This record gives sequence, C-alpha cells and structure tokens, in this order.
Amino acid sequence: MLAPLWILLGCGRRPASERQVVDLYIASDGDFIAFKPDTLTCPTGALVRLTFHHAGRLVTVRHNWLLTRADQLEALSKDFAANDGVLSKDDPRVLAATPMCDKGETVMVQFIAPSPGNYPFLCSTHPEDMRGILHVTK
Ligand SMILES: [Cu+2]
Repeated sequence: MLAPLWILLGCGRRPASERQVVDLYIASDGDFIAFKPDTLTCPTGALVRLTFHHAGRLVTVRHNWLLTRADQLEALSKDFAANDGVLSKDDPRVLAATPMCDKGETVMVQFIAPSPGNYPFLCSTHPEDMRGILHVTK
C-alpha cells in the first residue's frame, strides 16, 4: 500500500530553521607574515566552514587562524607574544581557532558566526603582525 502523498512530501522538506552554510578560504600571504585576504565576510548565525592554507615556500614558521573580539585583541595578542603563541583550549576570548598549521598544509575550523559586527582574527604565533577582520553582517 502506498503512503499518503503528504507524508512523502514531508520527508524531503527542510526545516525553516536550517542554518546557512558559508565556506571561507584564507591563506598566509606566501612567505610574508600576513593573511591573504585580510578581510572576510559572513552573515550572523551562519555555520562557517573556514579553511586556512599555509602558503609559505621558504619560511618554516607555523601559523594558525583564530577569531576574537575587538576589545580583547590587544590583551590576547600580548599573552601570545609572551607565551610563544600557545593557545589555551578554554580561553573565553577565543571564539574559534584552527589547529596550528605547518608550511604547505591546510587546516579547518567550523563555528557559528557571532552577532553582527567586526571581529579581529590573528595568528597566535605572529599576534602583532598577522591580523585581519571578519565582517559579520545581519
Ligand atoms: Cu603566523
């Protein structure tokens, strides 16, 4: 016996609350201690899948990508400068972070985009020089 049509249709329906998924891509600027690009954009509430690639060819320093809040950037940056960029797992100032990444490798992190605003990102091993801004839109 066939199932009523409304059941069949119901099975394929997506919930209205399903999150938008946004893929972002960022790399180191070759052997420069900088991100490329240094600005990213995503909408608030989206599931962001961020890929970071270490595009260095000569330098063997490691990089990562981590997101913080504008009012915590300088304190966080100072701590990283003092402890060689070691990231404590439960630092509440860090909203999202990739693993540390070696030359030529690629790492990922997923997070839910925070409320609208401009959020700084940085590399914990180059906290003063390797920075950018994530624009979170409404
Ligand atoms: Cu770095």
